[in-house]
Amino acid sequence: MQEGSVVDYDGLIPNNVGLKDDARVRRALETWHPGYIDWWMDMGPDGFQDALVYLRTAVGIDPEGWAKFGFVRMPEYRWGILLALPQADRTIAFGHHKGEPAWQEVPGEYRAMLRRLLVIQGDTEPASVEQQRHLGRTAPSLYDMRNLFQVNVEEGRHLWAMVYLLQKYFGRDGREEAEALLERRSGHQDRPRMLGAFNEATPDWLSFFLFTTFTDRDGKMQLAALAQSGFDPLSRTCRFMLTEEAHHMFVGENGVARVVGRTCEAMRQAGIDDPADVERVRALGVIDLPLIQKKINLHVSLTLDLFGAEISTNAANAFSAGLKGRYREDKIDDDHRLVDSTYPVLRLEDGTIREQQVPALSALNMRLRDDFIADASGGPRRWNKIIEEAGFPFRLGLPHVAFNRRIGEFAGLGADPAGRILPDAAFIAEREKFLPNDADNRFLEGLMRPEHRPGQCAGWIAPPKSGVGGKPGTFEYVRIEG
Ligand code: BYC
Ligand code: FE
Ligand code: FE
Repeated sequence: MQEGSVVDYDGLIPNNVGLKDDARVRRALETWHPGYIDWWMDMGPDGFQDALVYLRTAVGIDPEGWAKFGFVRMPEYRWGILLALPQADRTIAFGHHKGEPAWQEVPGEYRAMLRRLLVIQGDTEPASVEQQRHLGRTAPSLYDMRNLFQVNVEEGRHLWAMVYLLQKYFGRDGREEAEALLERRSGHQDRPRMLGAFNEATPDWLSFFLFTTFTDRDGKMQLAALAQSGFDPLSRTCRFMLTEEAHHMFVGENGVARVVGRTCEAMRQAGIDDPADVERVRALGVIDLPLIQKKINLHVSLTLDLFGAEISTNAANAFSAGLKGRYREDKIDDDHRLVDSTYPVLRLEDGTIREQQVPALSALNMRLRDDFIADASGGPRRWNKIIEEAGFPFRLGLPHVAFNRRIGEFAGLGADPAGRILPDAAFIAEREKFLPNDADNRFLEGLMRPEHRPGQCAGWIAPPKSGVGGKPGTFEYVRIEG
């Protein structure tokens, strides 16, 4: 068996990076550990820290599994440092250093740029746990509660992943950044998390499912770009993180599918033909399709902001330096330097949205965003099949990239979800049709009654078709009393 393919669970910190022979980094991580646990107790799942949760723990790094399921109290979860196995003779796949051996140490000239990328990536992970910390209390089933907590502990592990890189490769300032990652708080007035979407609330379970469908998918795209990195330890870390990310997106997409399915079923039973008959649908205790669309509009637009500005010198520099590649860089057939090529970008010109060719290097955020949209459109496609089979003339879709943006080319523009630019007054008047309004949010809040009995499921969502970890959907996935 190849070295590193089995995780060492003997010490305080499970790992496959030989921590037992690396006293300096082990001490740094062990010093950081109590602060992490304090953070988890303060900001992790509220009200369920003593519950026994049926969780998956990685015991090997093989993508085929190597996972162990068992009941764990979350504060006792074994958060570990897990890197994908090295690829022999790996070379840098893009940028100025294309073809050179991948770096095993941080190149001095790129230290600051790399540290910034690690810190931004690391900051999002605990932020999402903070955003989701109240959701256990309103879980629609124990199956869903368990999935939430699984996502949460893995996001906690993703923080460990970045903290390991900071502490191993960045010395003193890495340690300081690792501390700061425990100090910022999602939505905090003075110490907010770094990126916009991670300071928004995740108030209800539809938000959770859309967040994991779309915002975790930004995680997938960014991690995929960082997995191409010429800095090999980052590449290996991200490759392992991506195997966990797939599950987060499954939880989201499947969750939304169950919501859509339940709504369609209830409408048919009640003989409602018009999905826009919102009042009658809501009276059934299910979420109307137009509201699901509004929530999609919200979560997708917040997530699009995470790709940064369409035209970005930061992105160009990170690429040329060999630190952050494109999505599936190693599968793209071009020169991987992009010095002379162009890329089409949507821009605002004289009040209209037009495509413009710009230097490809400066358009890398845009390109990753395009890849994201292609990837994310699978969600609505799948949900629409359910609606179509139920016979309703309604389709869900992703909003136009110009809608509801705060970052980049379309920031502050009054465009509707179809991408039409409206006069200010018209946009303000129509806004309630595009995004959840107060009444919508109150309705959702009222629906979010917990269903914590084993095998039961709240009325606004279909029960899961199958369970997880070899257990049926009706299994008691969380023993709340511990
Ligand atoms: N909010 O040149 P630009 C995940 C700033 S999600 C606030 O376009 P760049 C997860 C920007 O920092 C994946 N500020 O920026 C999901 C810059 O500021 P400075 C997270 C923003 O660097 C769910 C300025 O605007 N990982 O893992 O090209 C659950 C100029 O912008 C925002 C990463 O993002 C914003 N939305 O692009 C759990 C990967 N956008 O430096 C986890 C690492 C931009 O001028 N990060 N700004 O002061 C990056 O690659 C890049 O930093 C970004 C931004 C893509 C985020
Ligand atoms: Fe993550
Ligand atoms: Fe995730």
